[in-house]
Amino acid sequence: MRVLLASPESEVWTSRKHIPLGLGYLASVLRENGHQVGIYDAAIEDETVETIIRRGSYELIGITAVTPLIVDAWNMARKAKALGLTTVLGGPHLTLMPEESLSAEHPEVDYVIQGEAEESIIEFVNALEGRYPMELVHGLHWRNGDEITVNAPARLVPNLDDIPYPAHDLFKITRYTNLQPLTDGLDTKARAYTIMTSRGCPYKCTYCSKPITGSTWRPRSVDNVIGEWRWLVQDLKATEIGMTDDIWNLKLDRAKELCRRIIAEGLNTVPWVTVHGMKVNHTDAELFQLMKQAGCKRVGFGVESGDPTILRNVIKKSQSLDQVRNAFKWAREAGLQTMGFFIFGMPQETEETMEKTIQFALELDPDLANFMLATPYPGTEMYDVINKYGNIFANEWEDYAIQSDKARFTMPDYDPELVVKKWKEAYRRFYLYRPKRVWQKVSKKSFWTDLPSTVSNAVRFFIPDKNPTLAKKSA
Ligand code: B12
Ligand code: SF4
Repeated sequence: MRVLLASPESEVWTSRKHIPLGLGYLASVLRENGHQVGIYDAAIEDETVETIIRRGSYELIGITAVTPLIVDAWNMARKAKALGLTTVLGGPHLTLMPEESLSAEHPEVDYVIQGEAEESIIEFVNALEGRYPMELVHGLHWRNGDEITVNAPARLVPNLDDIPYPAHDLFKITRYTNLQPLTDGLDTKARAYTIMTSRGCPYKCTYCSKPITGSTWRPRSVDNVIGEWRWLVQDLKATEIGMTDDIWNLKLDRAKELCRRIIAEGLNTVPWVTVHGMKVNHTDAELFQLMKQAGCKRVGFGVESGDPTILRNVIKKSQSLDQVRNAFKWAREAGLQTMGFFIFGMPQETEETMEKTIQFALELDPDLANFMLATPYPGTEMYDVINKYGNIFANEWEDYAIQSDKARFTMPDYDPELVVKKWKEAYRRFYLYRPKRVWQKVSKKSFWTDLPSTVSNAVRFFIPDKNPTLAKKSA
């Protein structure tokens, strides 16, 4: 079958572009099973999806969607349907809310597949070709007259080494740049690939949505990861690699072993960064030294809050401020650049707790600080708490983009306008009010090459906002 796997364009935030790795995995298994596959990522294409569909004579389109992109996914399905394709949607949002996309309002969606889909996509395509019963396709939700039929769930693949490497060769890789957010991309012309060395995370941070990979941790073997790394470096000529696990360093020994193998195999010539998944309480000084020797340039840490009570009781991050301090110290001593992610406006936050977060960011002084407004994704503990005690007033899925500069909910003793004020203040105090920091930035070449996105970020954060700071209220 001729299958187009597609990712809709994010109008909410486009400052960095990553390969949609999930589609790469699905393309790989489909190809292995004899199907012809194309990948269309609207974020980097200069032709419309209709043009690509016509040129490729595709029969099926599979569209991926995270929550803020579901509306774009429906729009894309509508275009494909109008050209006669069968449409199937999958990915994080569809795993959380499969039935929404099969409601009467969405005749453009024929099928939804929930969960990890390397196995079920093959069953599904075989079923479409009449070689497998539709009722037995795992994770499938589909229309049966007015009813929605829900098949048995898909399993999480127990041994990730059994899955082939993603079809990295199908991506238009020179169009993907800027693995890290904001203005400090390592090289905007890079051939930037991502790699996932494990799936899942056993922690239970209350804001974290893990619909696909869940709470189990499934590591790939070091051999298997090194094989993919070698392919990326030697054959596909990667010039930058981003690690995107949920938590790659859960087992410290394995993380060190991975670094040692990258060094031993001479793969440390290509710089890499941890985009996600570096948890501070699973590190030590030796790990960072090994990462540096293995070619790592920059590490990102989820710091989240500078208030110990919010961190422990509200976010349930299972890490202490001292563990954060140590990780930053060890990373710096090893010669790595650092990046910190901070959240503003968790339930129970006050001016005082958010002030502590700003103070902590200033104390840690990472090379890059990324401040985000708390976002209540369905399926998270945070979402349930707010629904029970407060009110989520953002009812457009687009407002769930974490960079959206609008507060999305309220709670008793909680002031959403204050949250937005402190969040913007954090950017100003971190980036603008410190002469040393401003000089460091403007003296770097990347400041000037990244000027367009720098200016648009500056407008968002540093120029007083005349627009309302709250997401649209429910109709
Ligand atoms: C790496 C990553 C990123 C990267 C790269 C994104 C990209 N282009 O792929 C960056 C940093 C850019 C990013 C950005 C965002 N991300 Co992100 N990201 C991740 C992370 C850590 C890994 C994603 C990944 O590669 N998974 C590996 C592959 C194998 O899994 P997968 O993509 O889910 O695909 C599998 C299934 O979902 C399914 N599937 C997927 N698509 C389809 C399509 C069809 C047709 C079918 C049948 C099946 C199917 O099959 C695949 C194979 O098993 C996840 C956490 C996680 N573990 O899921 C968060 C995660 C997906 N991101 C999330 C969010 C919210 C975002 C943003 C919206 C944040 C924002 N800006 O507001 C943006 C959206 C950008 C975009 N266009 O997608 C949330 C989604 C929550 C939700 N409810 O939707 C997650 C779950 C993080 C979290 N814990 O909260 N992200
Ligand atoms: S440690 Fe990271 S991936 Fe794990 S639950 Fe917390 S935020 Fe999610």
